[in-house]
Amino acid sequence: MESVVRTVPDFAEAEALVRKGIDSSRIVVLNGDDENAAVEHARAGIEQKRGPLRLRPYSCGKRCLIVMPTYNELDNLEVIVRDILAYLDTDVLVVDDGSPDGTGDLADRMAAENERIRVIHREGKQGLGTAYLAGFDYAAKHGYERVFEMDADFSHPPWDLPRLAAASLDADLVIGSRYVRGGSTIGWTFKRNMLSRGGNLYSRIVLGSRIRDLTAGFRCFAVDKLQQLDLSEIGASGFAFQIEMAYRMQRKGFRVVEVPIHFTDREVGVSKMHGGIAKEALFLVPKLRFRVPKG
Ligand SMILES: Nc1nc2c(ncn2[C@@H]2O[C@H](COP(=O)(O)OP(=O)(O)OP(=O)(O)O)[C@@H](O)[C@H]2O)c(=O)[nH]1
Ligand SMILES: [Mg+2]
Repeated sequence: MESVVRTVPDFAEAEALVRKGIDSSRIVVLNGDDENAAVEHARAGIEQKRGPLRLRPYSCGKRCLIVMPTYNELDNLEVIVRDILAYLDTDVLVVDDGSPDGTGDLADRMAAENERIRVIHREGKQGLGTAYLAGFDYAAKHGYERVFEMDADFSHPPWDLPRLAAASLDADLVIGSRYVRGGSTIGWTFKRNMLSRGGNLYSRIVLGSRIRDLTAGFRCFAVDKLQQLDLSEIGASGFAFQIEMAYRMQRKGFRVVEVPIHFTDREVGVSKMHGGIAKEALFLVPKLRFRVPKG
């Protein structure tokens, strides 16, 4: 396996490389660590296909919570949470909707062993949007300063979490973006690609937004800013939820930044994508344009 790595002193330099097309899974951000030890450790991580592991999790100085909605992610949950905690100094909140495969029980066992892991159980599949809202509410009530959205299926590289966290020191919403320079999607069918790109183009035009990846589900919000939105008005569940959240942040005048990521299609588990999710977005987007006030 290719394990040539580039070493940079800080996240600003890492972002410059990623924008030039260097894969973030081959960049070692020292952030004060010893170079030889950091590179050796990163290489070992790459060889295990776990990305450039850090000597210690990156701390951005803010209290962080990753909200991870799960529905039938039994084969992914343990590994993804292990990697999250290896990359970022954060807590993890699993929001499980009574997964028939027992993901919720596994989450409970993990939480019993590690105090950084928390679980919310909800009855029946209620959709991604309300799962995130439950997570945002938890973050606000428990004094977190940054709250992340992330899928459990390894589509969102855990080694990019420190990049999002670092960027969030200078932004109110950081989007892990597939559609800015240096970003991409890997493994999608032509149809899925067109649906995503088409949905984004449509939303950008209708909303007059500069954001390139409005539907991305890999994000970091500043909790104090999130609390200034009226989340009780949000009804969308699928991609439309992501579009609505990004648009509401932007309309409030908050700073939205996109950092490029490589999004990889799930390898393990079952997709929950269906046509209804796209239809929801189609009808909701024009409504948002009129419904969401500026400021
Ligand atoms: N709690 C909860 N989690 C969900 C629900 N639907 C999906 N998820 C989780 O949300 C994340 C994203 O869902 P995915 O099925 O990966 O959706 P997707 O990325 O659009 O589609 P694929 O990756 O192609 O399967 C995963 O962690 C899922 O387990 C739900 O109704 N409730
Ligand atoms: Mg997925």
